[in-house]
Amino acid sequence: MKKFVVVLSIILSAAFFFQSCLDHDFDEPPIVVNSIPFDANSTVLAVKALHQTGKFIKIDQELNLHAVVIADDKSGNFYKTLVIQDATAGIEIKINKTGLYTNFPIGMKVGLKCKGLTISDYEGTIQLGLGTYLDGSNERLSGIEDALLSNYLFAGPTGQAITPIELSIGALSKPYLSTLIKINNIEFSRADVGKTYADIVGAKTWNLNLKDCGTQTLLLRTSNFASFGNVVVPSNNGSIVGVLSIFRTDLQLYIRDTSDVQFFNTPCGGGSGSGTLKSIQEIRALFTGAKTTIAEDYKIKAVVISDKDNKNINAQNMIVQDANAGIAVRFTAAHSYALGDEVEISLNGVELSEFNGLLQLNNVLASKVTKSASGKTVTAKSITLADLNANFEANESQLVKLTDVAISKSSGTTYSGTAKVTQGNESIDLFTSNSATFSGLNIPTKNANITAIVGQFTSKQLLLRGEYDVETSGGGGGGSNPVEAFEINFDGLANNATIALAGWTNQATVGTRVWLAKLFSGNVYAQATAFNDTAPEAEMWLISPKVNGATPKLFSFESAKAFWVHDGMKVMISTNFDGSNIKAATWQTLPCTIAKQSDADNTFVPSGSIDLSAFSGTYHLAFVYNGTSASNTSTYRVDNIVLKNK
Ligand SMILES: [Ca+2]
Ligand SMILES: [Ca+2]
Repeated sequence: MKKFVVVLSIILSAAFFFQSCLDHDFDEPPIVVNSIPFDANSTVLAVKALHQTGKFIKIDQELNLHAVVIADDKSGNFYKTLVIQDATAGIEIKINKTGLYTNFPIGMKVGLKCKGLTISDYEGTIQLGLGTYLDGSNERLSGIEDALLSNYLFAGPTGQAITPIELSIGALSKPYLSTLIKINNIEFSRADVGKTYADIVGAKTWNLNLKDCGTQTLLLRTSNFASFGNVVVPSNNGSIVGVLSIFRTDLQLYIRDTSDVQFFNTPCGGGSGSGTLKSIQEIRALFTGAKTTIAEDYKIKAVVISDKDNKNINAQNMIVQDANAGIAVRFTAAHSYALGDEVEISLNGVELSEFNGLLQLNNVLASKVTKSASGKTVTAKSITLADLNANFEANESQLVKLTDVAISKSSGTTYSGTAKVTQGNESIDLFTSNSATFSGLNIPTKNANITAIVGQFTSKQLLLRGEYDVETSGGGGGGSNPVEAFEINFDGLANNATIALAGWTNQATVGTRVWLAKLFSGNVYAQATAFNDTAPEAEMWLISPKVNGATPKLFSFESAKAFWVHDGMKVMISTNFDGSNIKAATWQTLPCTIAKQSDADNTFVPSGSIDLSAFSGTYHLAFVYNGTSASNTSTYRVDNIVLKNK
């Protein structure tokens, strides 16, 4: 390694302008500026392109990089690892040496000669090392030995810090792995406030959850060897800088030290303590027909009567009700408020306007809302349809109950779309979004009692929150009727949530694992795996609602696999499943295409159109995963499940 020593002329000129610093500067040793003794002829991105998942590729081309160190081992959160980044990408370098930061600190430009190095990955994170070693029977990437390091890694000038790329959690994706990213308006999940960065007591690396003010979350992983591992995480909101990493399918952020966490602002939903409490009725009365902005420091306190989980409402909208009135709230982004949450909303600066006749608090920032309780119930007001139609505006955005109504549709038999609710001579539309979890269920064939939110989309309408809002007596209700169609894309479900769709069964028959919703690059899908399972064996079933086969059906879905070690998923059908006892039913495997070893990891493969016309009675369809924690740990994903009439 060539080095030369330069007393920077900058010091002289700086000293000229800053006399008071002069003595100090000349007391310091001369600054050592390293120069990299070769030019770059390649990029990190080009080197990463040589990687093949699970393989150990020896680089035989003369590929020379210039890149900047974005993470070193100074705080101990990175161990025997440097992460470097150039204008194209970032990559980890494994080095069998500690104290790397003394020679290759963050912000140093380094040269890397890649010829002879080995490129592989650790559970999804691409790494450079030198050769391999055996860990039991598993081949692993070796770090570059200290004695050989000077053949490959060359120190350059310091002070070359990389500006992190600013991204939202939802925008994080694989091209940003091992690069420095910055996320604004983020905080620790409220459940993690008060915890330390690492698990000092258990002496192990652990994950905390970061969240934005909407529904997006990101794991922050910290080693118990990090010098800041025992620091309690801040409760405020702000920006975080870190290196993006991945473990299998979970994106994770690693900070270099706590200066990467700048959380000094009021947390999401905080800070609405002041203001004059007003009733929703008083706020509604402020609307005089034209869009207005509330200039006063008012607030309302109300209970959420909409059910985001069943998705018969846009993810940015919620409906709240207090003692005498209700109102729609339109957020600037998807919100996290569940049915029964009690919220306080600060109204200063909030727009009050109508959207297709529906009065709403519009463009509400998440920071305007504070949750004060959960699990509150609002009793639906019993009303006749004649009274509702006659006093529609006064009842808008409230929960009402109508008894002994008929529900009918001019075409189709499921809730999806617009049905008509009739009571005597009166009628009103019943609207159900095709993304609602119950949209594929059949409307009841006999009169029902219904609870609904009074809505408006130019014309008057009612909105169900879920199938639970429809009561029929003596059978024949919406829930027990076999379905004609469904279309499930899982989008909108929270990352890592247990899949719970109306009419669907998600159950373990061996072990305890069930199908989980997983979010990656903005897409949500169902995932099953036995990897890291605490039980030795896993069998989990995701079973559709009962299907009416009288009209012949076509079935399709997409599947993907990752970390393949075994074929772990089957798609099955049963004509005698009773809705609860999986093992008592007879199941047969449906022939279809499922992601297999030769398919690319994490790439969804279409099943093909599966003709179910041979089944003319009722039946259930099931996605069945089998695995063991010791060896059969493949991960399977399912998305875009479609059942339709042939
Ligand atoms: Ca209205
Ligand atoms: Ca999806």
